Formats: sequence, C-alpha cells, structure tokens
Amino acid sequence: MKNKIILIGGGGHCKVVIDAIDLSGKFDIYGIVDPALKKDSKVLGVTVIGKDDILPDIFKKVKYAFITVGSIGNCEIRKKIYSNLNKIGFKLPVIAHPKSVIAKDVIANIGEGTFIAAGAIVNPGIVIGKNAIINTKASVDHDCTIGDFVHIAPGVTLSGVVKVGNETHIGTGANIIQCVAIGKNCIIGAGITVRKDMKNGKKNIHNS
Ligand code: JB2
Repeated sequence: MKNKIILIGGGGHCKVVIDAIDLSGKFDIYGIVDPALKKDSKVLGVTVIGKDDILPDIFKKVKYAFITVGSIGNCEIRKKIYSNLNKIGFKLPVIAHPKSVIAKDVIANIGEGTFIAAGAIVNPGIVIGKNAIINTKASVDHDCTIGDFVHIAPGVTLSGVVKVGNETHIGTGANIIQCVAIGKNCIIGAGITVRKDMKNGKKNIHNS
C-alpha cells in the first residue's frame, strides 16, 4: 500500500506537484489544506479538506506532507509552513517528476521537501537544500550548490559550480555563468544573465 500525503496550499504550484505525484505513483494524495479555498472544493480532482489548523489531527492518519505553496519572491510563507509541519512531526519527502533527470550521486544530497519539476536536469555533484523548487525545464550543471527554500524558476540555466544561497529566487529563463556565487535572499529577475558574484540580499532585476 502507498503512503498517504497531505498537500499544503492549493494554488498553481499545487497543480504541478499533484501531477508529478500522480505520475510518479509514489503516494496517495489524502487532500489539500488551504485557508483561502472552500472546503470540499477540488484542485485537479484532489479535495480541499480544511485549513492548517486541522493538520495535528490529520497527522494521526497521515505521516507525509508536502508544501505546495510556491510563493515567488517571498519565502516567509513556505518557511512558516515548514516549521509548523516539522513541529507536528510530518515527514517531507523529495518529490521529483518522473520526467526530470537527476544524477545518481545527487539523489542522496537533496533536502527534505524539495520539488523537482518536469524536464529539469540536475547533473552530478550537486547539493540541494530543503524545500527548494527546481522548476520546469530548469537546467543545473555539475557541482552546483543550491540552498534551502531557493526557487529556481522555469527555464533557468545554472552553469557548473554555481552557488545559490538560502531563500534566493531566480526568475524565469535567467542564466547564471559558471562558478558565480549568489548570496542568501537575493532576487534575480526573469531573463537576467548573471556573470558576477552577488552579495546577500542583492537584487538583479535589470539587464545592464
Ligand atoms: O499558510 C498557508 C498558506 N498561505 C497561502 N497555508 C496553506 N495551507 N495555504 C496557504 N496559501 C495558499 O497557497 C493560498 O491560499 C493559495 O491558494 C496558494 C498559493 O497559490 P498561488 O497560485 O497564488 O501561488 P503558488 O504559490 O501556488 O504558485 C506560485 O509559485 C509557483 C512556483 C505562482 O507564482 C506559480 O506561477 C509558480 N510556478
């Protein structure tokens, strides 16, 4: 029998994760909690069963949870949910779409609650933190290091040996040249090419 899993947040990102879980066949999705959605409404056929306050009760029956809030540009919601799930005792698996490519040596080096979407390529020597999102068709070359809660948006390319600090967001289609080190809490805009290191908290949202 498959383990059951509860999903936290029922918006756009949740749909992408539901599809990956269904196709991977690894979990039975028990339901979604979301404070803004109507109880008993459905997201891709999965029922919204209530708000986060029911999670301690759900934990009596369901031991796995996954954060399906993407929260672009701000990790605070995901961090808050992560800490609540940990406190309750839920296990957060790594979920990877079956059509992502993940190097064999990396599988043991991906933090709990991380999502790897369809078409993403994760090459050897990479280390990924907890609750990171490697989104659709992102390409991460060898020996990169990706921190906790990082969002690598669709179509991003990281060349080899790039470092990305915790909680940094890299916008759709951005390119990071090899060996560049990006600090914590940085924001890189869509389509930007980053050729130089970025210090913690820096924004790079205009190509110049
Ligand atoms: O504390 C919370 C909470 N805060 C927001 N607990 C729970 N259980 N749910 C929460 N939410 C819910 O997350 C909101 O009520 C909303 O239904 C959902 C966020 O949906 P939205 O479609 O606005 O964004 P998203 O985070 O699913 O997706 C964003 O990030 C992805 C990575 C979008 O920008 C996507 O386009 C992007 N691919």
